[in-house]
Amino acid sequence: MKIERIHVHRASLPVVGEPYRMSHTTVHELDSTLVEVVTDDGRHGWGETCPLGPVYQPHHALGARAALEQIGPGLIGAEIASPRGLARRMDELLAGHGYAKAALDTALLDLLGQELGVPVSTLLGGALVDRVPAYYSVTVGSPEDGARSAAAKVAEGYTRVQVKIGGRDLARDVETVHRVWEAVGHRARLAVDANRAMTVAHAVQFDRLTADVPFVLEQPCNTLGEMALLRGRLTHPVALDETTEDVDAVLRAISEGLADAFSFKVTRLGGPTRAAQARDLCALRSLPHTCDDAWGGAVVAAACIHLAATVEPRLLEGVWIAQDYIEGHYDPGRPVVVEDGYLEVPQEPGLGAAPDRTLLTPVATYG
Ligand code: 0XW
Ligand code: MG
Repeated sequence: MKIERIHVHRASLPVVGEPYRMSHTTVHELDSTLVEVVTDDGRHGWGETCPLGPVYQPHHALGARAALEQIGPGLIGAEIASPRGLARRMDELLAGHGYAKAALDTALLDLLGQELGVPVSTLLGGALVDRVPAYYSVTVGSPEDGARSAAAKVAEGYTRVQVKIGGRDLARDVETVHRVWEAVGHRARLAVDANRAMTVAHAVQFDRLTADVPFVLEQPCNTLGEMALLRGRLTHPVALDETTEDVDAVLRAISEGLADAFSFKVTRLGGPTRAAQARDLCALRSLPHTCDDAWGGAVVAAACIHLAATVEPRLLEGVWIAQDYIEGHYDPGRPVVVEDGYLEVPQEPGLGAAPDRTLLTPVATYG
């Protein structure tokens, strides 16, 4: 089975309801890129990448499509049977840009799964469960709104809540965490995510002022060097998110003991194949992690769910999907939705997510 054509589509994803606020950026609309890989025997495989705007990380939608323009033509005629061979071919065509290659990795896994008659989770080592826990992210807001939102989601069955802080007065962050804890208590595990906004001093102060609340402190500071300065000075365990820019960064963080957990973005690591390597590194040291992505619709969500299904349940912190902030579904017949705090693992061959093309805008075709 060989690649005959690659279509690149885009989907505009306006944020439903309030804008999505984080410490350093607020997003109102996201620009998602989908790739549709067509083979010489008429199969279609889908992948997606959707940076969380141009500021969350050094990734952006135009960059993803430029990378696909650089890579796409060089993949035409390539054999699907070897994901490692295709990854190597992509690296021969373009250095880096894992967040763009991730969409192709996902589409190629979708096709290989269809060819072999197995779900993508099987290609990633095999599912251990048939549903995975979701988690909800409370965006930066008032302590009252944060507490109300967290309590409502726990009542819906979520077992983990991430509270976003940062980019404002320390006292407001401290108050928000205490109000959420009062509202939720031990009914859900808490993560508090500053999205890189804190200085080391700020993080140490914040940790002291919230020592009575159990949570994992996610990516308080910007760089791995700053995170290294925090080791041994905090009462809360620390999770790395944005600084894990690739699997090598994960390996460094683990080998230098810089993280107690991780918040992985599957496309940032280069796609499900590369993210599975990070999964295995974490398993060696019993380090919990999420299987998320920055943003995206059902195709990104399916990739995260397939990977999450292969994680040892004791190490899976949960899966975040953007569906709550997206109007409608790419595939109305097969919506990816959280039910009672969980996401079903697709069982059909491949990814189990094929968008309705009429909902997408064609951008380019290669081959
Ligand atoms: C909560 N998320 C998984 C969704 C947004 O992309 C940000 C991200 C995070 O953990 O920072
Ligand atoms: Mg995070």
